[in-house]
Amino acid sequence: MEGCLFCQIANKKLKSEYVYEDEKVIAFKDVDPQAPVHILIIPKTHYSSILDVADEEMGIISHIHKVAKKIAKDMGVDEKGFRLINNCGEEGGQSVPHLHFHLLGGRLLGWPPG
Ligand code: DGP
Repeated sequence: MEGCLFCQIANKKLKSEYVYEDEKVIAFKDVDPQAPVHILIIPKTHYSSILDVADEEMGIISHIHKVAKKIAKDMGVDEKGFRLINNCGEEGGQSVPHLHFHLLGGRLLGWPPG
C-alpha cells in the first residue's frame, strides 16, 4: 500500500536487515530491538492489523508461525525459548499499521507486559 512503511520495507524501496523471505512473508530486524533477537515478521500483502485478515485468509497467520519457528531455530533461541507477539490497535501498542509479529528472544522476558 502506497505510503505504508512496512510495504516499502517488503518491496525493498526502503532497505532493512532481512533475515528471511518467501513468496508470502518477509522478516527483518527491528530498528529498536527490545531483546538480543528482535525480528519482525510481516505478510507481503498489506493488512492494517489482524482485524483486517478475513477468516478465509487466516492461513497467512499459520504461515507466519511456521516461519517464526524456523527463524527461532536459525537464530538459536528455540532451546531457551522466545516470544511471538502481535500488537493490535492503540491500546494493544501497535504503532505501525501493517500487520506484524515480533519474535523476541535471547534474554529472560518479563510478564506481564507493560
Ligand atoms: P508495534 O509497536 O507493535 O507496531 O511495532 C512496530 C515496530 O516496528 C517497533 O518495534 C519498531 C519497528 N520499526 C518502526 N520503524 C521501523 C523501520 O523503519 N525499520 C525497522 N526495521 N523497524 C521499524
